[in-house]
Amino acid sequence: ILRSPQALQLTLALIKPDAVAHPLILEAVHQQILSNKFLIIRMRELLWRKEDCQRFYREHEGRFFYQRLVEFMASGPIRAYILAHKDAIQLWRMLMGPTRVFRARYVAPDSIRGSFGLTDTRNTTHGSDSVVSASREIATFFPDFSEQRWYEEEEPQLR
Ligand code: RTP
Ligand code: MG
Repeated sequence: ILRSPQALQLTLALIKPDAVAHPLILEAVHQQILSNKFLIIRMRELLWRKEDCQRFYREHEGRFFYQRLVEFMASGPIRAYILAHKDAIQLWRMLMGPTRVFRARYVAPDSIRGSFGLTDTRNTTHGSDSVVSASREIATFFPDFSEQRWYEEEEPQLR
């Protein structure tokens, strides 16, 4: 029962270029992951091509911020994590805080975006918003990772 999607949910977390560029902010966000007792299942740093960003954010195609979002996400290295936690998707989104930075500053000043977000585009982090998008986004960044195999056999890296 311990190793099931009900007991241990997976999410994809991204640290965006604005935060990866600043070692202390990168470290602070990483520390949030650790202190909230997520299991870090996978972690990698990469530079995204613009086409990858366009595909990833295709649901926002046509919105006024789409172009600058895509360009920003390809502007420098990002860090991707597969995180596991009993309530991984909701917990990570709660730790991130609201998308809009000024809202984050006021309603959740201690959240990641409330603390480090610069603008609505340069807002430090991304987190999957549902089980379905988590699966899709995990497969995007970690094509060799099999959720099913992980639940069935892979030894979790407990800290
Ligand atoms: P995310 O997908 O990044 O976790 O954030 P979210 O669900 O809270 O926000 P969503 O509505 O899915 O938007 C995706 C990303 O688009 C950028 N954005 N910029 N007004 C703007 O300039 C604006 N609005 C949204 C943000 O970077 C957001 O993370
Ligand atoms: Mg979203």
